[in-house]
Amino acid sequence: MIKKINVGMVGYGFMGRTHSNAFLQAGNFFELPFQPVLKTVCARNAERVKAFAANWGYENVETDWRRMVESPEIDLVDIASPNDTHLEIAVAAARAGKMVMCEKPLGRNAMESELMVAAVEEAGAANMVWYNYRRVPAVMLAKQLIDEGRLGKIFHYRAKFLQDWTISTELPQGGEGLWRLDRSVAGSGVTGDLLAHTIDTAMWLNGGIEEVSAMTETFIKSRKHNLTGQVEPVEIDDASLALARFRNGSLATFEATRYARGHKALYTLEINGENASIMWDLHDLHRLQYFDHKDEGLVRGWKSIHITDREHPYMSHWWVPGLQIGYEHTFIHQVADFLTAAGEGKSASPTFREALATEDVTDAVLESAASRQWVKVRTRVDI
Ligand code: SOE
Repeated sequence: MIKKINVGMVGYGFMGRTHSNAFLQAGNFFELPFQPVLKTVCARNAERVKAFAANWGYENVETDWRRMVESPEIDLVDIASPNDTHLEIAVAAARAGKMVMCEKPLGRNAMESELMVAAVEEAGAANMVWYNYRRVPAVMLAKQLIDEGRLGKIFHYRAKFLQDWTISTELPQGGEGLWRLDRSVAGSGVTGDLLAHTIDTAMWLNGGIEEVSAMTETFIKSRKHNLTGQVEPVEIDDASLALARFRNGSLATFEATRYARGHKALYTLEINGENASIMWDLHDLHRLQYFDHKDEGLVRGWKSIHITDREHPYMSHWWVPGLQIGYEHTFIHQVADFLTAAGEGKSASPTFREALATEDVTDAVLESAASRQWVKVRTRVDI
């Protein structure tokens, strides 16, 4: 009989929902070594956590994460709470002998992430960070095409993550739902929240980043803080733009903002190689645009590949060719890959160590923006 593993999740926001849904569905679509059981969900607000547990079918609720992490009933701790809680919970979970999954960014900065890497590695705990966009089948196909050498030498990498939800000056900062605007909780603004996604995908597809030159801006300088009721300075970056050089010589531009009116979550990437180019767009996530210069001149042009065939990554687990999948499936794939790796005693990518490499880059971006200088990225992870 398939072994059950008990999941203890901290947090019940947007990510708590995506993760819970993924744990529930993964075993129905993938053959896994473990069946995840939604054992306990933990959050500070007892009423709301009870309602969340009832909705998703968690067996127990808890308001003290330490009790949940120490419980012998829990095998896997999943951290979906605000960024300032990640370090303490992950270290405690690893020391308690649990597997650990953590929402991105891993820590509020590389210094915190380093401690988390040390904790899971010392404990030998299976670990993974939820950089979910790697597991969009079209993005996975891009990886396959690059690894097969179809693009040849890569010259350019271009990525953007655009949103518009903080433009109003009336929007407060801090507290539930708005902690992403409070630097003491989030660590940074769009650099850690959105640019980090583009960096994670970029290094996975095209290798390590050597140096960056960046600028950031805080367009709205003060906002009412939900926890104090006072108007306080805004310390996060509202927009973040970086030029970067990869170790393999290719050049990149990265942009993240919450001030791109009309864009809700437009993550796009484009890669230009010697032989071929690739474009992908989160609003059309089941398509990969592909141009191959080797095609016969008469019919050469951009192809829009509909990623629904059985031979496309992950798609043999879903419906029938022609029928597409969506955002929530990226989290289901992540659970499936994590449990498959855990079954072999391994971690799944991006591991805590790989996510630390992303934070080495986002820290360098913030440092470059502050100093107005090019900054070399610390390279302690072999990507
Ligand atoms: C922020 O609005 C956010 O929810 C990020 O925190 C997620 O990582 C991103 O995928 C969507 O936008």
